[in-house]
Amino acid sequence: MTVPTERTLILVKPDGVERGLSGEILRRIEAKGYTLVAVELKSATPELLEQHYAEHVGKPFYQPLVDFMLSGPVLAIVAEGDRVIEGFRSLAGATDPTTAAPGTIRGDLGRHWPTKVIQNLVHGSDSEESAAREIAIWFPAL
Ligand code: IDP
Ligand code: MG
Repeated sequence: MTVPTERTLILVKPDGVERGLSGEILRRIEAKGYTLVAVELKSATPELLEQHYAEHVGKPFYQPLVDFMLSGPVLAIVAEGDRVIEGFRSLAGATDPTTAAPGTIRGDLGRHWPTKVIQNLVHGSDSEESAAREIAIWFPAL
């Protein structure tokens, strides 16, 4: 019996889209061997972000995070592959781009900016439960 392969929700955040890094980030996902299931440029809304970032509502960086995510379009991606949730988190690197390991998206392409929110180019689901929830938020048709 084949084990169903895993899916994750990836976002190229507004800083990544604005800097023209969407292609480079897609390239890294594909080069790793993951399959692109859906790719769409979207504009977030406060309601959608409240669902997406439910775990962060009420934290000091929540409103700056929402404002940042509304500052421009995001590229929403569903990628598929064995252990892709963990694998993309590994490709993305640590949350803080200054200390994210070289070789990762955040480590190679990100840096600190003097803003209230950490701008770090990408989002990736952190568990199977989050992935299912986030895919339903961004791609209800899937
Ligand atoms: P992750 O994106 O690496 O999973 P989370 O802790 O889930 O990190 O935080 C979500 C996003 O909120 C981060 O990617 C970053 O953009 C922002 N963020 C997280 N922690 C802070 C903080 O302490 N100050 C400002 N922004 C933060
Ligand atoms: Mg997270």
